[in-house]
Formats: sequence, C-alpha cells, structure tokens
Amino acid sequence: MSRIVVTAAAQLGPIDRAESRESVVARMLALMEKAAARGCDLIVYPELALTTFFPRWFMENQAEVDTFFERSMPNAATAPLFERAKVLGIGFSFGYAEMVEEDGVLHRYNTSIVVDKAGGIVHRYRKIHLPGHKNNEPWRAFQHLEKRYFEPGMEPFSTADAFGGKIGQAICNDRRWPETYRELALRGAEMVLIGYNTPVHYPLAPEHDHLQCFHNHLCMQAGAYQNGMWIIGVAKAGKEEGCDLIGQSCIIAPTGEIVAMASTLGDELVVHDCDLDRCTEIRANIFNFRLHRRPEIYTALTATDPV
Ligand code: CDV
Repeated sequence: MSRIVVTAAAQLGPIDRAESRESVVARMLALMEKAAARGCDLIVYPELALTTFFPRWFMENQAEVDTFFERSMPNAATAPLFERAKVLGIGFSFGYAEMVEEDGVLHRYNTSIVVDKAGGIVHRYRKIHLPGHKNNEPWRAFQHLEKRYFEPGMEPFSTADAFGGKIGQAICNDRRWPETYRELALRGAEMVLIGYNTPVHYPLAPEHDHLQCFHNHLCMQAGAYQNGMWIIGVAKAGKEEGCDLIGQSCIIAPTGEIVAMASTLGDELVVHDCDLDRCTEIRANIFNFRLHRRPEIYTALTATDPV
C-alpha cells in the first residue's frame, strides 16, 4: 500500500504588529482551500504563525508580551482552521506562542502542533533550541528576545503516528543542529515539519547575512539526507515591520534534494507527493543505523561539555 502524503508547505508573508489573529487565520484558510483543491493530506504553516515575530521588540510590560500568547488551543481565533480542515479532510500544523499553567506555575513556550484529518491535536512540540538573548541590547538593529520571552522545551524530540507514517517536528533554530535530525530519526521520524522566522541580518556576524538562504537549505538538506527523511521547511517571509525575513520554503526528499520551493516572499503554497517509503532508499543503505552507526565511540555527543 502506498504511503504518499501529499504535503503543502504554506509560506506566510509578513504579518504586521497591528494585524489581528482573525486576519492571519483568514490568510491561512485561503492557503488551506488551495491545498485541499490540490488534493493535499497535510498543510504546514510556519513558526509563530498567528502574529508578527514579537521577540524583535524589547517589552518591559509582561502584560503586553502576553498579548502575543495563546492560552488555549484551539481558541476562538483558531477554531475556524480546525473546523474548515475537518470539513476539507486535511491535516495541518502551525506554530504559536503557548502560555500554559502546569502544577500552578505559568509557562511560556514557542510551540508547534500537528492536527490530523479528524481535527485532533496528535502532536505538540516545544522549541528546544532557543536563540537570541535575554536582555535589551539597543546596539542591535532589532532584538531577538526568545531567551527572555520563552522557556526552552524540556520534552525530548518525539514523533506521532499520523498520515500513515511517523511525523516529527522542530522549530526554526532547531534546524541548524544536527542533533535535532538524528534524535528524530532514531525515534523513527519519516517526515519532519519545521517552521521558521529567519532575519536576513544576523547582528552577531553580519558578514554572513548574504549566506542566510544558503545556510537555511544547507542544514535542512543535510538533515534530510543524513537521516533519510522528508523535511518540510516553511518560512514566515518578507519585510515584516522593517525586518527582512528569508523565504525559500521548501520540501526536501530523503535524498537531500529540494523537490519544491517557494519563489516569492509572500503567502505561497508549494506541494509535493511525499512517499514515506522513500526513506528506505537511504536508511536501508548508506545510513543504515543498525549496521553502520558506532554509538559506543560517540561518547562526546552526550557529554555536557565539549571534551
Ligand atoms: N526564529 C529563530 O529561531 N531564528 C533564528 C535566527 C535568530 C538565527 C534562526 O536560527 O533562524
């Protein structure tokens, strides 16, 4: 039986600070209608898809920061996505700022979920690698305060049995770390969904600004090939509140080849028939983990400090 997941990478163009969640959800629904018309099983939206990328601003008032967070999922603003997807028979995934009370303590995470065709949340992932800084650094052209506004996810990478295969998630900066892909692959992931918000300008090494798009594909293509799995990389792109974000959302085969890529910096859909059985081309051969991996030699990998 074929295990083809017709998948859409649903890139979003810029979201202004003043744009309401309802307006963004309407844009997401327009992409969902297109994806359904193209026979998609799954549509994947970017990191923090419901609002502007708010960590670019230093805000002293926590109440102001909290306006960017979701206290429940689904909620009034996102319910139309869940309802329409169920009618269309399509699964979806998107990132959002999650506020949750656990054991009487309030937590804030950079989170992404997967919803199956029946409308149930089948996977939740909280970003493990949080980039940026904790304090206001006015010398920067814009801030990147993820370390201030979010706690790092403490749950290991994981997969869900969905769409006939094993689906995993990672978020933006996670995609630069080889550990992300290997952890997911060792846990059986056949397709990994990765939303991102990546500025063209990197204040700590501006001499690398021209390499942002290259590094974006480099790490995801390597992750796909070295672990034999599909990668769906989805951008929030374009000039958002004066900050240029890269696009080039793409679908990458287990061979490392880009099989579909966005060519604008706006709302755009790219679609591919992702055959999960193609993971075997790599995992039964060059990267047959059971036959060729040498974990007993890789002791530095799990040591806390570099040796
Ligand atoms: N949202 C992100 O995680 N962005 C980072 C930037 C700050 C480098 C990224 O890795 O793309």
